Amino acid sequence: MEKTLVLLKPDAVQRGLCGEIIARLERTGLKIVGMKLMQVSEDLANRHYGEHVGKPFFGGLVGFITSAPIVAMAFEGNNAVSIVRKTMGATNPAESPPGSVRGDFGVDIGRNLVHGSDSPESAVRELGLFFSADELLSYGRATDSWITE
Ligand code: IDP
Ligand code: MG
Repeated sequence: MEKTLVLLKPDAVQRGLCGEIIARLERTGLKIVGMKLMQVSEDLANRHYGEHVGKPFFGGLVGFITSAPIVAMAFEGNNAVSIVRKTMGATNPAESPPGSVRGDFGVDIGRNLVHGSDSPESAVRELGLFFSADELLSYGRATDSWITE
């Protein structure tokens, strides 16, 4: 079953929007299989955002993600990566539709509240950075057969 990494970035924690964002992700039917409040180190930030090294916003991005606690989450389900990305909206909140997390709660590309892996391959890599194997749980829900055929 596909898994994906979600980060509720420091702005989501500081603004008290974690519950709202988690509720939106949860009600898609995706299953929470990992979750923790944590402070991201510089080393972890550099590795997580490695694809953006050298871009003009890289320093600000690493400074921001390490500035205050985040919530790291793992969601599981069919098409988990694309379902989360759709729920998040576009990278720039100004281009995110109403109904998306970034569209409803953001105004600035550098404060867009949430991270979601952009492919199943990225998800495997990123989940390995944020979670150990024993922190990702496997469990059934009574509703599973009402969510997935
Ligand atoms: P994504 O988060 O939608 O996958 P990416 O292109 O992977 O977007 O960029 C990672 C993060 O870097 C974005 O979520 C955003 O916070 C930040 N970012 C991307 N492009 C810019 C930019 O042009 N200016 C400032 N920050 C940016
Ligand atoms: Mg990305």
